Amino acid sequence: MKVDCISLRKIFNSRGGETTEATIFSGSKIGVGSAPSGASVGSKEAKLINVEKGIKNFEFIKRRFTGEFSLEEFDLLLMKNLEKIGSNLTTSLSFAFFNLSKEKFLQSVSGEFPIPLGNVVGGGVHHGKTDIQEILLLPVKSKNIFEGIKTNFEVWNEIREKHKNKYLGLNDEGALAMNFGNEEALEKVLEIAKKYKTKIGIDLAASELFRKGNYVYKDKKVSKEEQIDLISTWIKDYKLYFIEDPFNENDFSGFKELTKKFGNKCLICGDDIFATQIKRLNSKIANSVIIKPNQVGTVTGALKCIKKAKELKMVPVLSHRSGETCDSTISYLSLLTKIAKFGISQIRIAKLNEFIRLWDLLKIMGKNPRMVKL
Ligand code: 2PG
Ligand code: MG
Repeated sequence: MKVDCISLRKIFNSRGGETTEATIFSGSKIGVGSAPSGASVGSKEAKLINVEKGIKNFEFIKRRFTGEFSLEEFDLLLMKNLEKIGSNLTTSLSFAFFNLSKEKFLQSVSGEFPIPLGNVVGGGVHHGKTDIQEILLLPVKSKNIFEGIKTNFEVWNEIREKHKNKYLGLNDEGALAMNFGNEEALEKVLEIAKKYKTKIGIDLAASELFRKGNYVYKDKKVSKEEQIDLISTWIKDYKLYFIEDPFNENDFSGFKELTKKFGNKCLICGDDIFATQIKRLNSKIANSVIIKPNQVGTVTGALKCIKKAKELKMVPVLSHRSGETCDSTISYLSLLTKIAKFGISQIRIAKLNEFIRLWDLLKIMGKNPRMVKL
């Protein structure tokens, strides 16, 4: 793909924070991309720098980015300049470049759609009462992507209706902030999810709870060993099928023990611990991995990580960030994964509706769209 010209600007994300958007012009084609941002950010993620500084620094090297490139070559050049321009800009530019030929990408996919992992009740650093950052829904029985998204909304609506007096508002990812403690929230979600034949899960984002060797909850402080027991109890009592970041980002042995114990029936998923870095993937630590393009800085980095995860027989989960834009590049990328974690309401709709569009498009292309079997 030939890059004729690039233009950059500052735009806003869903939290009102500033982020970057890139436009790449290639003949008559235009590719646009913008970067999301996390609240629970792992220390192993690609380097972020001040947005304005990144844009300024790019001006000096801009000329190197014109000419003929493959996506891999373009992304490699971006990563060589990561220190100067930051992962916010590398992600925006990489998304924009990918979007120049996203139709071509569609020709390469199998037509399997990932299950939409919806965030129904939230807390932690995404705001809400629970220490658990996200209580998640996995509508594994859905026959198509529309039905999957609809099921998530049905559960989300029913919880809000049934527990009106406990409803506090929507949080950063459009999940319900409810006046529930952790166990109470899990119990209420399970009760309604069962009705819709939906599996449930959590993202504990435990690095955010970790202080001086202990996990600090609103109502208790637990040691690492007690944390393993607590998560094991939650898995059994609330039939959790998906457990993301149950331990802090450096607790390899905690992850390992839990995967040994429950890996044959649940997905133990690593987010901060792997940070979408191919070198960090390890199937003994977890049997599932979160893929966030901005954690690694480029689409190529994310694609490589998905490929490696599949080789290791780990379940890849393409994920948004809690601070999002309307960019829907990850709707495309997630067609290579088994689960798509895109939140639920408000701005998240941009990516979810793109999924519905892609279902139709793939049907027209003769790809026989169908849901992944987990
Ligand atoms: C996570 C993400 C997305 P954040 O922890 O998995 O839900 O949150 O973007 O804040 O890291
Ligand atoms: Mg996470």
